[in-house]
Amino acid sequence: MRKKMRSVVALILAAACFFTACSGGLTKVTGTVIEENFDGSTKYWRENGDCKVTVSNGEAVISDRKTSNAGIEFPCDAFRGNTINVTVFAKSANPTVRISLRYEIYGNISYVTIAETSVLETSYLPIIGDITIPANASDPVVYIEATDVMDISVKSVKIEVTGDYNDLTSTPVDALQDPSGYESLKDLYSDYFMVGSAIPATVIDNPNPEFLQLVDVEFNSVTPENELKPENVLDAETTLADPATYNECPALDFTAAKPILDYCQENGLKMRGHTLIWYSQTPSWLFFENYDVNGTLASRDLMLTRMENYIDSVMNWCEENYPGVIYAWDVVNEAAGDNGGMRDCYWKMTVGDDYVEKAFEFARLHAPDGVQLFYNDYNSYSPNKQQVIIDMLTPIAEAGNIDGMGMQSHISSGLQPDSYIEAMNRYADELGVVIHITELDVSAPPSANPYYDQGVYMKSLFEALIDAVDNGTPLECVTFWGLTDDMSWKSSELPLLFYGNLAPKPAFEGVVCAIKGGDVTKPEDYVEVADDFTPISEDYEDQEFIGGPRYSSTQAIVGNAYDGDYCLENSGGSAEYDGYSIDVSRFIGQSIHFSFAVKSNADMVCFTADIDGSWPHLCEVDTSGGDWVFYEGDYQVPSGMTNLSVYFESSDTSSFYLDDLTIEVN
Ligand code: 9MR
Repeated sequence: MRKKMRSVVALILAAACFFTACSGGLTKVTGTVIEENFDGSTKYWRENGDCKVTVSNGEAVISDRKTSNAGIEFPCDAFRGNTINVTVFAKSANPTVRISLRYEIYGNISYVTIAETSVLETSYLPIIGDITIPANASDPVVYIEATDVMDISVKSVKIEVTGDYNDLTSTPVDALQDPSGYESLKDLYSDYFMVGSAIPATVIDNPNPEFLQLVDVEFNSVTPENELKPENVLDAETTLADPATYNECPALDFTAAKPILDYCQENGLKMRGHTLIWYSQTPSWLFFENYDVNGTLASRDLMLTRMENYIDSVMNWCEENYPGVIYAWDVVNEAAGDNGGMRDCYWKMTVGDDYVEKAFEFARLHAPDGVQLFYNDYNSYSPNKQQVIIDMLTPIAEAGNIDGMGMQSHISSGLQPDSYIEAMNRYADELGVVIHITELDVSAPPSANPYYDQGVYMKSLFEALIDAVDNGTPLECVTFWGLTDDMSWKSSELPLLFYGNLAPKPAFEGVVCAIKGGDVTKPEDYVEVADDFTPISEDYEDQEFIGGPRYSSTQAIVGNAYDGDYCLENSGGSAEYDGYSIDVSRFIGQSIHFSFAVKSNADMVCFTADIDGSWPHLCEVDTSGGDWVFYEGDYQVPSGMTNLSVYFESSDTSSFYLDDLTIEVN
């Protein structure tokens, strides 16, 4: 009854918000597009947070921004349950301007990034992105924010429904489910690893008890999704008001983190502290002399002092106030670059390349007894990035200053469980550390049965994790990055175990089946997908071609063929791997035979599979002679994924030519 009352209240509130939006000076949204040109003919926006907005000459200037999210927002109630495309033209001295979506769902507030761009201070650049607004969201708004507090100018904003419009303006939301009878993952996996979840602050004070009941049933480890990040812990107001006093030790404020720490302490839950030193979500004033962003960058010595004080104070404030709650800290997050080497950031600019080493040295020196120290990163299973991480962490491990590797694991079902486990073992063997999967979410595949296929993949993934632990992999915790799809930072990819109303998804069943046995239930509306092994056969004589560019290359039909009149030319790539890509999803799990003729000025042309996080060469063809080379071979296409492309790439950015391509099952 109480629940029913609440949803009625929620509906009335949502309706009231919508009415206020329409009557509070805002132009009513009709149709499927919002177009704001700041010329006075419409006003679809309102202020968001502490800032000043001045509109003139078709431009809105947002100044006096006190927080990084302060700016303008556009109510999008009419678009819930729809995918929207958002285009904003902005300029700013902030390094990055972002368009984000905020909405409330079952009492939780969600914030999701739609797109972000490195903008310019002097001329306008577009920021463009798509997002799906959950059907059960109330009061969704698109807002413009930045990574820092400098002014933002905006000219022209367009928010448009893509595809057929789904009008849910008078459809009620689905009822919340009671999770008390669900299978308990923490109990099922108690002999293997802890099972955790990242939870945002809004879950703690959610008026619906079901959310915390779900946490209680399923998890024995909790990560605050945002509340212990430097941005939320550093007290900007106090520090900036008196920079001399706080010069070596910025003031801290744990208001955001206290509710979740209280909850864990009261309920005997262990917490992963996330995160101390990070290039992102750390205000730039921290890195300047007198904390003045218009001044000079602080010296290495000063930044080392600030770093040590920050690490010491945060870890020890938590331990003193919540003894024993935090059992592991992500000391450094995401220091490895995506293209080799270390990521450029303020920490590296001020302290130097050894900032990660120093952070771990300070952390070890000040960590409360028994607290484990982790390095945490994404794509950490990808061979190139793994090498960068291992090189970076080796001296730290040798000094005894690190205990664990956090593999974030924002993955898709293309990631082969075997290569994932191999990467885990490599960290464990080469660095002598334990492993935590710290941020697991698995995007649902774009298949005919996304939820079911995701469930089948989850089962295979967790079976592989169980096998790995049985074989000695020191995997000690698996944390999911969020509770429900609707609350996920990438909600449109449906990556978690529970639907927005807490009903378990096939993904949850997959995790349960992996340890209990049994198969994921095929849904009643399962779409049968017929096996289609139609061979690929391209001689290009019809002057057409299947497939297309991988990144920035271009394909064209040209003469001087290997056979007949025409062949395909790949040119214009700015990297070797900018090649010619073909979808071969229909051959997943099959043994295939392929053949083709190839010619290039590059020394080598590779035929490569595009698997998430690994790129195995099906073959490498020596093209250094400059003439056509005919090649044929076989390949066992791995199973367990739903989409797969293969591509041709050359060993430098020279053009290459392809003819008489065939791919067929053996
Ligand atoms: O899920 C988090 C999201 O709510 C925040 O807006 C975002 C920026 O702080 O961070 C997200 O969490 C990130 C995590 O801290 C580090 N790894 C990547 C995660 C997803 O972006």
